[in-house]
Amino acid sequence: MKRHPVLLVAASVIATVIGVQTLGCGAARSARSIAAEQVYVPPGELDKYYGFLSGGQSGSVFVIGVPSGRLIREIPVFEPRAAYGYALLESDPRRQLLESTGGLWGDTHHPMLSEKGGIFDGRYLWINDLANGRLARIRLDRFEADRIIKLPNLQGAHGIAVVSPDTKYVVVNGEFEQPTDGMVTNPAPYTSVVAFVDPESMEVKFEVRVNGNIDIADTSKDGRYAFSTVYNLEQGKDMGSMIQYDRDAVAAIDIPAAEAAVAAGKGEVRNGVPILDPAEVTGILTLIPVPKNPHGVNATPDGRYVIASGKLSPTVTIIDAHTLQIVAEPEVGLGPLHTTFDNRGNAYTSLFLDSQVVKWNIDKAVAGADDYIVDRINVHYNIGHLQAVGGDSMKPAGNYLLALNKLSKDQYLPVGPDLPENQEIIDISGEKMKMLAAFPTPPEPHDATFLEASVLEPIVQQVYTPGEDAVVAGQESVVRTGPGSVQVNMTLLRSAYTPDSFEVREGDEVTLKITNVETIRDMIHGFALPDHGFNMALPPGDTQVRTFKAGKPGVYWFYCTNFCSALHLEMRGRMVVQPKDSVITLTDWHSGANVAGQVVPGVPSTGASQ
Ligand code: RUQ
Ligand code: CUA
Ligand code: CA
Repeated sequence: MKRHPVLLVAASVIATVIGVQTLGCGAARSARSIAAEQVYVPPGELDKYYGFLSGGQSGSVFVIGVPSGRLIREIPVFEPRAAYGYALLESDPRRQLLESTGGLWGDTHHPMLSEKGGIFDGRYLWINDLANGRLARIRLDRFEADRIIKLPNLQGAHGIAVVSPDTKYVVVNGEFEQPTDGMVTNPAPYTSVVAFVDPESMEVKFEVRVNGNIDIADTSKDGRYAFSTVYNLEQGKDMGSMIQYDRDAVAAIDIPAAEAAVAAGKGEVRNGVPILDPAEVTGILTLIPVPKNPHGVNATPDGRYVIASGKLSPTVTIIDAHTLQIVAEPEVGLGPLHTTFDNRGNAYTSLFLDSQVVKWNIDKAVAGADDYIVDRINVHYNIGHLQAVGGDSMKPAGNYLLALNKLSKDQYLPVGPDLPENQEIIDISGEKMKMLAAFPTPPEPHDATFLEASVLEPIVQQVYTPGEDAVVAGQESVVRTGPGSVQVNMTLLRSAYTPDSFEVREGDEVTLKITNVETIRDMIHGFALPDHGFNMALPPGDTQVRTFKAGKPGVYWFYCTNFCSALHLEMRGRMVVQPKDSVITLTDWHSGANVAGQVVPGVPSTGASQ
């Protein structure tokens, strides 16, 4: 059937004109709802990705779902957290670890996932503490920090990276230079070190000295080089002298060459770690001159290039990751800080001063084409890091990008003179970037990385398997272990403490060992003891031990802090503290019978419990 062409044209003109009417407001609304739909995860459905955000000066890691941006968890790392019963008491081993490595506070910047074959395998997440020169490892089967180390010979642990493709080391950069001789009496020049940490043992295997300082880190995808930006090649000690040179550097450490030097016994051992000095061990360090006070350094997913962001220069420097030659230095905008990638050959660079993300094509920029800039999108405001899903692996997803903005200004209801930080989720699946959603956070996520939820599905534990040290149901006890000490072995089960009361004397050292004998996921119980400075939170199967001094005489109701059943409020019990010199009887909490048999022999009878 044939139609008259003029009629067809006329019909489409009419349709367009009518369309405009509805398009007026309809199009705007539909753009909104399309964006909303892309990040909307209905109740009962799960996000496709985990997002791990550094908690910055909160000392923790925030876990969000992507694309929804919903906050799922905060993993305490360098700061005590009462809600999770984390590191509150002196007798908590995690507190001892924090205190012995640098204190009860940290400044986390860069979450890095373990890799296998260049892909995130879901075993570990590392996070740095810039303030106190530490590195922590989080086990992703438990979402718990399991190792924290102090990095010797280094201050300002800033940039970190795992050595691709199989996580041979975790690289940590010392941003703040130290006298080379480690002394302050006769200060030698200040330099920095890059530390190479074994991912399993968390031992520092060796360090490499870099003249200047070192900031952000990444590694080549083949594991050959550890790259770091150096913004203080001047070795200045004040800001004016740190911004003198037009070019600072990207430092490329040849990892196999450094390993060979360590194996050959080279390097001065300080604080148990060999430090290789490139002045003495040639061939381990190449300084690639890049403009000016560079910041981020990011390897492209295909392993061909590494890209340094200019910060004080409007350019990025594209370096061949094999020859270490600069292949291009395209302009991208003002204040370039970090770069991430999609799966279609594009790079996305954050522009702090322009408050933009700029999308540019890597091959075109290398070829010197004029049209390498693909798109720009405004962000709100002053973006620091940005990360695309998988952009820091060898398999970017090319769908979502998170902009981590330092200032939110007018984006949220004001909460006094200090406003929240702002994260924005951007759709990067098309030619043009699309702003989808934003969410605020407490201070202050610096960087993020994403993990496909399916990777963790077989890894995350549902309940803990009670260890040999666990308290077994039916074998709970209260034992006077000495004239001034009592051990309480307790179990938790909905919704009761067993025993639900015990007696001690003022000043007694009380050791409390608690096992949550629940076998169902999420059946967590808490143990809060008024006026004794701690709370515990025990996931099912978990056992924890705390020792504390019993306070002033009185009745202290311990109670459950995690809502666990309709009888949650009734889940409480008493610690009765008797005066110092009182004679107390340890009675069985069920029958009221004297359980003198549990008294440890040799305890003086005067004033001791029977
Ligand atoms: S730094 S805004 Cu600590 Cu990651 Cu670049
Ligand atoms: Cu146990 Cu609430
Ligand atoms: Ca400089």
